[in-house]
Amino acid sequence: MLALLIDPEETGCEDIPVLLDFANEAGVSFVLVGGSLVNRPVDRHIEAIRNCTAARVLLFPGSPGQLSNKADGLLLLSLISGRNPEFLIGNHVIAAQFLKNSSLEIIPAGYMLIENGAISSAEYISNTKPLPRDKPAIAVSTAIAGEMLGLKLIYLEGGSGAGTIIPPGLISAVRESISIPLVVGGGIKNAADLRTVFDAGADIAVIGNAAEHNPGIFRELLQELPGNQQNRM
Ligand code: 1GP
Repeated sequence: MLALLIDPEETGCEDIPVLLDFANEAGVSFVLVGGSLVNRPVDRHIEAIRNCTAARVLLFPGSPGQLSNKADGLLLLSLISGRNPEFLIGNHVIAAQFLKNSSLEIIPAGYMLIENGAISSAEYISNTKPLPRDKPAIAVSTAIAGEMLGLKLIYLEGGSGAGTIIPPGLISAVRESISIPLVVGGGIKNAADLRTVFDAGADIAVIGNAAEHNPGIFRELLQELPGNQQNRM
């Protein structure tokens, strides 16, 4: 399945209709909304997205200030690649009562930053180290621990705008070690990247920057991957 990430700091509400037109055509299943530097509720963006798509809208919050009860659900991210307690439990406590009183579907997710050769926004803002990209065994152990803790999916994050995708060997090693869904994002720019990520075992691939800069990428992906992504839905 495909997910589109919309960062409200990067994409204005006025840009959403065109972006969603292309995403709908490609059969995008989820729209994730959030970003590292967003410090306000994202209601207006969610309303604009809802007007343009039937895809499920999930919050992907960089901080509790971004929460909105207008979405369908929320990835309750535990940054299990890091050792910063704020991103493991602190922000969750701050958000807990709002979430309990909302109608959002809460999806506990193990969020794992993978080193990509540059410092990602998520790495810098969370003040955590990413996992080494050439040591899949550490990623595997981290993902297994996340599943044992009861998390419902694992999100391998190469960093928004990463120069290269996460190594396929690391993706497949993690895929083989867990039974919960695997989400992969960061640096997917074309059909070859997408094919690599799916072939390695991702259940959901997330595209953000490439779509922001060129919404037509979804049409290109469909043309270059006939039937591929649709067959997986
Ligand atoms: C970032 O994984 C997402 O959180 C998407 O990354 O913006 O590089 O597509 P890109």
